[in-house]
Amino acid sequence: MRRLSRRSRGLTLIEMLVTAGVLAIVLAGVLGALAENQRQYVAHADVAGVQSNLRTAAAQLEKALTRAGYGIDPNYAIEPSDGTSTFSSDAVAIQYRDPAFRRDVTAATSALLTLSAAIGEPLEKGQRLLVVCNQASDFAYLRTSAAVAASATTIALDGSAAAPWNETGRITAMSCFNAGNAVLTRVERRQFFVAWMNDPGQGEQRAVLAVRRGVDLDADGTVDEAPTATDTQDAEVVALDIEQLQVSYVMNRPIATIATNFALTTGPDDDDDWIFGDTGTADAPSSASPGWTGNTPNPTPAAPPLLREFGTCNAVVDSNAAGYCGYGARRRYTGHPGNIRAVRFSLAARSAKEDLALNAEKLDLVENPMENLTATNLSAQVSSKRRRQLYRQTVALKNMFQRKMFPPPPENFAGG
Ligand SMILES: [Ca+2]
Ligand SMILES: [Ca+2]
Ligand SMILES: [Ca+2]
Ligand SMILES: [Ca+2]
Repeated sequence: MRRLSRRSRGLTLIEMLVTAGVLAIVLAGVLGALAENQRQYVAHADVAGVQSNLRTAAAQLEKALTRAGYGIDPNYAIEPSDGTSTFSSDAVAIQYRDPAFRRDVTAATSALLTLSAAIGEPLEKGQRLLVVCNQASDFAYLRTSAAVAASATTIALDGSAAAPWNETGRITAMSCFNAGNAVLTRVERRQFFVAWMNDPGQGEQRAVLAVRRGVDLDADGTVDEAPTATDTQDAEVVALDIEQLQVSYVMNRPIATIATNFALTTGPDDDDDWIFGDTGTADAPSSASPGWTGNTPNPTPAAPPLLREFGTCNAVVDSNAAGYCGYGARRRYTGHPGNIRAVRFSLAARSAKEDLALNAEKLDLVENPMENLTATNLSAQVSSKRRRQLYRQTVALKNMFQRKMFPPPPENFAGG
């Protein structure tokens, strides 16, 4: 009788257990590698999303800042607003003339502009306008009092708009607006800010960079409504998952001799570096800081003469006097928004979803401070484990050097 060979008897229990154990170890290794792969994929996708949102937000801010003040009085180019609490973002409103919009005005009263043809594109209620007449010998800042259809040939004006957009009286006072050669232009406003919106798919609110154009976008009759957690109202979302915007303002700084002449040895800001909003609270642009009271210039310019310039100085020869406005005037070295020469902005973006595998990842705001924000890390604002990145950029405002109004070029203008 032949003995069964050891091999043909099958596996012993011990052998099976060892085999199963080895298999389990191999499988665990493979699954672990797969999970790590998946984690890295998610991380890369998160980072790509964060960077994409940062790029979108920064591009919109840079575009508006590059145009800031174009074709309007530099006093109205920038309206700063500093956040006040630990985590609150800043806001900045940027205004400029639309270089591509020009319509001919055939008649004008304090209540109504009449155009030579249909306007061709609709305007919302509250839209800012600028009418320039007779080679820019005069001009008036205005706002629409109602929505304007693309087919309309008239525009109703809002005589009770906040200054300076209420110059309807100027239209009847100055005959040039009715001489048949006045031109209508459109002034764009972009107020950037961070809004927190409810997101039904998530446990937390979603932070977005939003913009308000100063118009009645949702056509409910009320102009420039701020968004709520559930309704964007008159705001538009510019970029998702931007949780912080901080802005500082680089002011026109005197050279040493001018500083001595005008006794400007200290800056208009708290830490005397001529940059508003970079440190502290007293350094921030606010009504507490002279010159940062919205559109009210400091020092206040005299009433405009018949032929207006940006600032009036014709009769004043003393460069130290408040009324003088030449290039060497003392008033060009104050905290007034007309003296902003560059705007620096910082954006913080976070990944769209939580990643529970993350250790509590922090943006170290002690190492990389965001202007005068007092928070030390943004993840302390919410409990979520998200990836975060910062972006910082400085944009010089070239249009702040305009000293005179200029008419928009005629439509058949041949350049080159
Ligand atoms: Ca700030
Ligand atoms: Ca509205
Ligand atoms: Ca509304
Ligand atoms: Ca400063």
